[in-house]
Amino acid sequence: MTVAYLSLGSNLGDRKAQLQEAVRLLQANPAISNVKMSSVYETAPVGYLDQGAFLNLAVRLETSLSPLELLDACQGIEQTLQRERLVRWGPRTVDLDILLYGQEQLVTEKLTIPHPRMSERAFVLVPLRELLPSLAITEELETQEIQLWKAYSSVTAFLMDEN
Ligand code: PH2
Ligand code: MG
Ligand code: MG
Repeated sequence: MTVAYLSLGSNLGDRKAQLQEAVRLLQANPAISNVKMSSVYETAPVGYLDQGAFLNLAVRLETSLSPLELLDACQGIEQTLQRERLVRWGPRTVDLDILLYGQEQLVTEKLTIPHPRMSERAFVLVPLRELLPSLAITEELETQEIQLWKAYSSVTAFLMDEN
C-alpha cells in the first residue's frame, strides 16, 4: 500500500456535486482505501483567467495501484463525469491530479510526480497542508485568492451534504 495525495477541482456545473461524485468513485475503487479529505476551498482561477471560480480540495488515500494505474483511475473518473478538455487550464467539470505518490519521483510523458506545478499553487497547497501539516507554504502564495468554502468532519459527511 502506498499513500498518495490528489488535488481535485471543479468550476463548471454543480461543482460540489461533481466533487462528491469524484470522491465517491475513488472510494468505490477496490484498490483504494482510507480516503481522507481536506476542507473545500473556493479559489480564483489560475493560469487561464477568463473562467469561473473553482472549488478545490485535497485527498489522501492508500492504494495498491501503481502511479500509472492511479492516473488511469483518475482519468476514468474524469471521463465518467464527462470532462471535456477544450482549453488548457480552462473550465472543467472535474479535474483529478496526482500530487504525491509515496516518496516516488517519476517523470514520464503521461505523468510527473511530484506534480510539477504544485509548489506554485495555493489552491493545491493550502488544502494539502491540512492533510500534511509539515508542508511549508511561502508567504507569496498566501496572497493568491483562496477562501475556505466549507469544512466537513469526514468524507461521509461530505458525501451526504445535499445543500
Ligand atoms: N486548475 C487548473 C488551472 N487553474 N485554478 C484554480 N483555482 N483551481 C484549479 O483547480 C485550477 C486552476 C488546471 O488544472
Ligand atoms: Mg489540474
Ligand atoms: Mg489534470
